[in-house]
Amino acid sequence: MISSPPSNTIKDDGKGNQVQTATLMVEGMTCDGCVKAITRALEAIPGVHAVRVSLEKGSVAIDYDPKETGPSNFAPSIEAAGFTVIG
Ligand SMILES: [Cu+2]
Repeated sequence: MISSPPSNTIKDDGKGNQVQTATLMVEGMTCDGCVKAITRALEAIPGVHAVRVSLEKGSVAIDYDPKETGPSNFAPSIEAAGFTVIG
C-alpha cells in the first residue's frame, strides 16, 4: 500500500474567508454508517464547513476555517467515533 503524507491546502471561499482542507487517512470505515458517524462527529466541531469521506481510499477530507479550528481537533473526534487515524 502506498502511503502519502497528509495534505493541507488553503483556498479562498470567494467571500474573503479562508477555507483550509485537511485530509486524514482513517482505518475502520466500511460502510455508509461509518461515513455518517464520521461526518456527524466532524461537522459538530465549530469551524468545520464540509466533510468528504472516501471509503475506497480510506480518507477523510475536511474543509474548515483555520481561524476557528484545526487538524489537532479532528483526530480525537474521529477516534471518539470509534475509528483509528493512521495519517
Ligand atoms: Cu460502517
